[in-house]
Amino acid sequence: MNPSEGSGASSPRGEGRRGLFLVIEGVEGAGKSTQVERLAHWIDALGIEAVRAREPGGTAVGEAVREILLDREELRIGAESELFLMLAARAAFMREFVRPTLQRGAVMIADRFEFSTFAYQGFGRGLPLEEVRRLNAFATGGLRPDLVLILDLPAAEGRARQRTAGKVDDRIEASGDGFLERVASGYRVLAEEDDRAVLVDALLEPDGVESRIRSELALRFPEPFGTAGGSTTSKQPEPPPLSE
Ligand code: Z5A
Repeated sequence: MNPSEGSGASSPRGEGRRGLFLVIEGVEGAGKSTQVERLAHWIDALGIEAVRAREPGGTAVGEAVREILLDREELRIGAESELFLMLAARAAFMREFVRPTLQRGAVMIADRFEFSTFAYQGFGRGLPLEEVRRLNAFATGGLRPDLVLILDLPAAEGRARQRTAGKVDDRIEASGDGFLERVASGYRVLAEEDDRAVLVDALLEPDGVESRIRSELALRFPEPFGTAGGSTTSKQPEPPPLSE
């Protein structure tokens, strides 16, 4: 079965969807950017177009919003404003990246998406989760990912990795350890209640995380990934096209 058929058909603004929508999530420093790059290279090597983009960002609106959200401490942005800024970026992300990519049958790989909003603005900031979901659904038109791979890592470990890499805290990262722990445990709750989400042990070495991600894709989407193998070192056979 085409993995996108079910979710695309249920949304007026997801109609005509043929590709596959994958999201990598997790706390800061969990290894999302690392795995997005690896996954995109693997899928490219299989002869399938893979488009990658980060959230917030990717689009001109998204990058402008990102600068306000992460760097403009002096604006004293409240939780509700933070939510609406994230969703403004998301609406542009859907329009410019996700829908066109899925409509031409390619794979969209997002570095963060709606689970970040549920985890950070819902669990982290304490905004009512149902309201956050409702507003998010307006921004996305109800179009949901086919699979959310949550890189599961204690918040403190992610921060330690970032410090080792020399990264300075942005406005959201500076919200305190309690906030970041609520985000990390929020991701686990979200994974439990959504069968499109899976936790991946991010304490593994990057190769181990990558293998786990490939195995999950092979299991969930035998076409085109089932024949491609889960190892990060084996030579991959050519897969069939994603969809017609
Ligand atoms: N945010 C929000 O609040 N609401 C929303 O709806 C959305 C976002 C969409 C975006 O920041 C901020 O916006 C984020 C959430 C909020 N704020 N916080 N926190 P971002 O895009 O810059 O996100 P980030 O999480 O801070 O990204 P990052 O710092 O680039 O981390 P990462 O992509 O997960 O990790 P990485 O860059 O791949 O790796 C980090 C380091 O660890 C690096 O040195 C790697 O070499 C190393 N690494 C990677 N994998 C491993 C493994 N497996 N073992 C050991 N070391 C590793």
